[in-house]
Parts: sequence; structure tokens; C-alpha cells
Amino acid sequence: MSEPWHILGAGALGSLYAAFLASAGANVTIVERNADRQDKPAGNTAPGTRKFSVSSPVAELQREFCINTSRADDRSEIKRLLVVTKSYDAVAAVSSVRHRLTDTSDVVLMSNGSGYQQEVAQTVSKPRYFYCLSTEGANWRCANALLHAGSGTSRLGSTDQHGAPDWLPLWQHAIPGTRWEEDIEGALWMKLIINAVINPITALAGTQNGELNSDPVLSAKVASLCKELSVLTLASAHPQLAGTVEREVRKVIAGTASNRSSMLQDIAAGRPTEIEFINGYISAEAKRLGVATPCNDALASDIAALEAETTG
Ligand code: KPL
Repeated sequence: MSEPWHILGAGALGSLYAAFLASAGANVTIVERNADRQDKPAGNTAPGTRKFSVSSPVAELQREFCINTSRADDRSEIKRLLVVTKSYDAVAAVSSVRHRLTDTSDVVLMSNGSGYQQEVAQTVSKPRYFYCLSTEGANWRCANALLHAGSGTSRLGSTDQHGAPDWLPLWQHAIPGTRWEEDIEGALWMKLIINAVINPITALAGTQNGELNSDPVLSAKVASLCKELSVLTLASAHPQLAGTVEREVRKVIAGTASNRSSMLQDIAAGRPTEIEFINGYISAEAKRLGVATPCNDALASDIAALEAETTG
């Protein structure tokens, strides 16, 4: 029987992963809560299924998908759960299916930002937790038409000394560029930095990611922020990563050049952003470590102000 996977948070990225896993033969179900309806592209399909097309020049995929849905308050057990909600919603999302999780369930947390992971694991402690760091770019071109707009990597790991899970081969087959990461804490830190640079700058400028490398003014902003975050990294638990900050950020910008960052998509749609879990988390860490991060802090407050305007 094909491997069952449930997806919580089927926005653009969650739907892309649902499509990847379904293409590889997994039995995928999208879990629906009332709160998820805002993620759902308009004009949808019959109850019990979600239909969308995926166009991926990167993975050479152009296909229609019809994925089963189930309600969070169903009673059937969830063996494997991928969570791709917004970071501020992850605790509520996982809590909504806690009655379906057991101590043999595996949960993969894939939201942007930091700080929410510990809260989720403390709130719902039964399952084994894994982390996935994705630098894939995806957005809805129009209702039910998903564009895989940028190739990236998916790094999986665990902070609880679990070895690689038995479903890793399926992921490696299904999702291009998936690898097991021994130093997932270091990788989480670097992903946090990548989002702290790309997301607020693109959201404020209203540009695709690629312009952060090609536009001289935006590129200079990236350079100053990377310098500041390298100094912070040197004082963090991951000093060995300090010299690679700008290179890693530029690489993701190039790989997702035609993508609109999730923060830009949130601002454009009048939704709350993940700023508190990204640049806000960095400001708090910087304060704790006694490092000044004025560029990061200014971005955090500029986005908070913009968000207050756009969410009304
Ligand atoms: O994670 C992303 C996001 O937009 O949130 C990146 C990797 C920056 C892709 O746009």
C-alpha cells in the first residue's frame, strides 16, 4: 500500500509538496481547518478533494492533481504529517489534530522562522518531530494554478537524535534536492537568515527575489544586512557559518529569482506576515547576545508598520 501523508497548511508551498509526494505515489491527504480556507485558491472543487495544476519548469512537471481532503476533527490516525502553515499558526494547526497523533506518528515542521518549533513540541508532545528547511519557491499564478517558480533544496533533520526516518527514500525520490542534514540546528539558523534578508526587502520593494542580486540599490542593502548577520552568527551557537552568510543568501536569491517571497505574497494579500518569527526572532537573539543589528531591527519595524496598514 502506498505511504500515507497528511499535509496541514496547503498554501503554495504546501500544495507543491503535496504534488511532489503524490507524483511519487504517496497517498496524500490535505487536512482542512476553517482557518485554512484563506490559503485555498478561489473557485475550488468538489467536497472531499482539492484540484489544482502544477507547472514546474524546474522539475519538468506539468500536471493536474486531485488530492483528497479530510477535516482536522476526523478521528482516523495520522501516521505522517507535514506542517506548512504560517509560523504564527503552527501551534494551533498541530493542536487541531492532536487527537489523531500517537507516539508512532512523525511530524515534519516546515514553516519559516524560529521559536515556534519548541512551542509546538511542548504543546503536542506525543509524536516524533522532524524539521524540513525548504528553499523552493512557489506561488499561485491564478486560482488552482500553481507555479513552481524557483528550485531549491529540502533539508531534513531532527534535533532529538532520531536517525534518518524510514520515509526518507520516498522524499528523496519525490522532492528534488532532498537530503538528510546532521546539523539541522545550523541549517535552521541559516534558513532563518536567508528569510530575514530576502523576505522583508522584497516585501518592502515589491520585487521578485532576483532583483536583490541585480538591482544595485537592493543588492547593497542585502550586502549590509548580510554583514550585520555574519557578526551575529559569529556570536551565535553556529560561528562556523559566519563566513558563508552572504554566499548562501545570494545562492538562494539566484535559485528563486523569479519567485515572489512569501512575505511579499502575504503583504499583497493583506495577510499577517511572519516577521515576528523571522526578523523579530533575530532582534531578540541579538539582544540576548549583546550584538547590535540596526538594519535587521529597522526592517522588522518597517514591515510591522506596513502590515498594520495592509491588514487594516
Ligand atoms: O522561503 C522563502 C520565502 O519566500 O518564504 C524563499 C526561500 C526566500 C523563497 O522565496
